[in-house]
Formats: sequence, structure tokens, C-alpha cells
Amino acid sequence: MSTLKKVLSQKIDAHRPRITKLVKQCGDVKLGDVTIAQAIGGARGVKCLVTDISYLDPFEGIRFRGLTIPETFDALPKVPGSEYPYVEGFWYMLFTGDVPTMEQTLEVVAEWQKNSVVPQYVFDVLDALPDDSHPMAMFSSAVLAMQRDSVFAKNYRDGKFNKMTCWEDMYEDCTNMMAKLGPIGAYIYNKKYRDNDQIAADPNLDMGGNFAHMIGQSDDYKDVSRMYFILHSDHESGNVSAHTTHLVASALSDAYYAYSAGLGGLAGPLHGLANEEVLRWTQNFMEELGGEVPTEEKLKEALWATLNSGQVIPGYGHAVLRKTDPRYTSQREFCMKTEGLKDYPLFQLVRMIFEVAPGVLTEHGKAKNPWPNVDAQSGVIQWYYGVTQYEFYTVLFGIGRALGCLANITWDRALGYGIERPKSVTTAMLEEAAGI
Ligand code: CMX
Repeated sequence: MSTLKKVLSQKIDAHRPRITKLVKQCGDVKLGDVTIAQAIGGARGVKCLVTDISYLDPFEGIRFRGLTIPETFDALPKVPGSEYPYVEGFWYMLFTGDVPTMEQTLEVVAEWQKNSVVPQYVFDVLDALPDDSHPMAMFSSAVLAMQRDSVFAKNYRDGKFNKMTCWEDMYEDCTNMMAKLGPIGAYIYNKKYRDNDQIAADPNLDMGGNFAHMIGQSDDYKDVSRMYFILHSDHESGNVSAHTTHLVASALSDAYYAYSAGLGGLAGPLHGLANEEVLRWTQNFMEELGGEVPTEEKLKEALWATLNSGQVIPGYGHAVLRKTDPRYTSQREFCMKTEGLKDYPLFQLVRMIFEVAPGVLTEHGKAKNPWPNVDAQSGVIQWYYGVTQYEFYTVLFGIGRALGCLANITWDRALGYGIERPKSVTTAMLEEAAGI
């Protein structure tokens, strides 16, 4: 058994009595009340999910297993010659809550490498899709196709389901899937944008480095992948992709069914697709100006024109955050310290939007949070390195988001969280409750 699985098993055994005690002895304790606005408005802020993988404070931003983003980058073992950590070490930390040693990290690197070979039938499925399919539809189809290899589904079918040990099958499925997501993403990228020029994995590289290698990128991009996957991994469990994955898995569906559904949510313009929208909006705007960085006045006009046409300003606002997203800040810092990127016109425009958009949104008066989120910045970095096909950006998000979603559903199963089934009411019931 791998060290990660052994440690995870011990943590699960230690955690289970806490959940049992809470449910048995304190199950009636209230966490809050649900208002009519929350029932109609997407359950915003309703406290009815539990996760220990990450926590999102509205003003501080995300903490992964208790660590802020800078603390996370600082604590984890780094890839030799790189300022950024192994994605594999981060995976260890999300599952166990412990910062792994280099040895423990390299064990995960080896495990992922062993599992990274994508079955040919997955490529056949991708090849059968029309060329103009959205990369997210392709990515989700590939994940769903792999369901036939689910260890959990097979053992369930064979009558081997055991409530106490079934998390192990989930863990196997999640590990198998995670190891293949980078290569699948690279296959889609090469098929769509590099004349199907596929590049074999380099067995000497970590997951992030290999992804860069497999899409034909320079060495500099390896750190972009590592940073990008970690930053996009998890944002508590209430966001659409994580919640959908959790919801589907709560029916004892396996990890493949669950995460392919989660990817469908990530593909929405109000969620992961916003990174594509940001780039489209910004590029169109710059094109209109003949490639020039605009004046503040022109930028304000364009932002107002977007709002007045009933569209949202992509990359701004958040359902929980009430300040600049630290994932935005982290990517901004990457741009500031990277020679060439710092003075890149598109980055200058993104910086200017950061200075102007919050004021415009505040004056507009609708968005509860006028500050940028993760998506406001990520596309610029990709564009700079030549990943200019912005419809692909959500796939990058999806590779990273799997880290958190899969850690969550493994723990969900280990702790026996119930099948999700919130209660609906009718409009007439709401009116009656409100005394209308
Ligand atoms: N531009 C214009 N209007 C905005 C806005 C923005 N960036 N953000 C919020 N609003 C509007 C909402 O559309 C809503 O209007 P209505 O009352 O007419 O419906 C109003 O402000 C209140 O919304 P809110 O409570 O502040 O935000 P929500 O929790 O409803 O929605 C989010 C959050 C992210 C969907 C929203 O801010 C948005 O659409 N932003 C742009 C898209 C985006 O960047 N999404 C990426 C999110 C990051 C992620 O996926 O992790």
C-alpha cells in the first residue's frame, strides 16, 4: 500500500468518530435559517455542506488544508530547478492534511506515472467526436468513457460493497483518473490545435512538467502548469463543479460519472468558462482599438457598454469572496516577476481593468463583490506562452479542479455522507410563509 493511502486510512479512522458523535449527539444543533431569497437564489450562503479539504473566507480567500496560497507554495516540496511545487505533493496534502516529504511526493509522482497511460478507446471516443466539438465536451466525454474501468462500479456490481472500505475503491478510481487527465487534456489540445501532432510523455517529468511537454510548450511553461493546476484545484465544496461532483457521487455513482458531471458545470460561463470569456472580451476590445492599450476613459466606456447590454463583466464578482481573489493575486505576481510578461500589452490592459472595473461595478451597484476572481488573470498568462486557443482554458481549469473534487468525494465516501436530497417547496408555500 502506498504511503499516501496508508496515511489516508489512518486519518479516516481517526476522523470517523467525530462525524458519528456530531450526528448522534448534536444532530439537532442549527447552523442557520434559510430565507426565501436563498431558496430562490441558488442557496447562496446556506450552510449545508461539509468539507475539510479547503475553506473559503470571504475576506481572506482560500485556504487549502489550513494553508493560504503563499503558505501552500512555500511549504510543499519543489520540483528541482523550479520555484513551484509538485502537483503530486499538493494532492498528498489535500488528501491527508499533511505536507508531504520529498520522498512521499515522489511516491505519488511514480504512482501517477504508472497510471498515466490512457486507454486507446478513450482516444477513439475523442476521435469520433466532430472536430468543432467544444474541448470541454471532449474532456467530459473522455472522463465519462473511462467509467467502464471503474473499480468501485465493478466491485459494487460483484456484490463487494462495504460501507467502511468502499472509499478505497473510490481512491483507486480517483488516482487512476487524475493520472490520466493531463495526457487527455494534451491529446485534445494537440488534436484540435496542433494538427494532431501528439507528443509522448517524458517519464522523467512530474505531472505539471509533462503536461507542458506534451502540448509542445517551452520549459518556462512547466511552472505555469504547476501553478495553474494548484490554484484552480479547490474552492470549498459549494461551487458548481465541486458541488455537482459531490452530488452525483452521493448517489454512490463512481468517480467517473461524478467528475464528468462536474465538468459540465465548470463549462458554464458563470463558472469556469469565464476565463475564456475574459480573454474574448479583452482581445475583442483591444482589436477594436487596433491593438493599442486603451485610455482609462475608453476602458470605462467599454465596461459600461458591456453592463448596459445586460452582460456581466467576466472575471469579476464572486458568490462568496468579498475582496480580490488571492488566486488572481498569485497569478498577477507571476506576471510581475516574469520578464516579458510584465510589460506585455495584454497584461497591461488586464492591470488597467483591475484599476477601473471595481469602480464601475460599484457605481453600477449590483455585484456584491466588484473585485476580480481567478479568471480575470489566467488567460493572459496562457496567451503570452502561445496557448492562444481560449476555448481550451476551461480544460486547464478542469484538470486542476479534479484535484479538489476527487479528494472531496473520496472523503465523502469514507465518512459515509448521505445521498443529497434537499427539500423543495412550491411558490404558493413561499407566499404563505411570507404572509402574502
Ligand atoms: N458583472 C456584472 N454584473 C454582475 C457581476 C459582474 N461581474 N457580478 C455580479 N453581477 C450581478 C449579478 O448578475 C446579479 O445581477 P441580478 O441581480 O440582475 O441577477 C447581481 O450582480 C448580484 O450578484 P452577486 O450576488 O454579486 O453574485 P452571484 O453570487 O449571483 O454570482 C458570479 C457570482 C461569479 C456568477 C457573478 O459575479 C458573475 O457572473 N461574474 C462574472 C462571471 C465570472 O467571472 N465567473 C467566474 C467565477 C469564478 C469561478 O468560477 O470560480
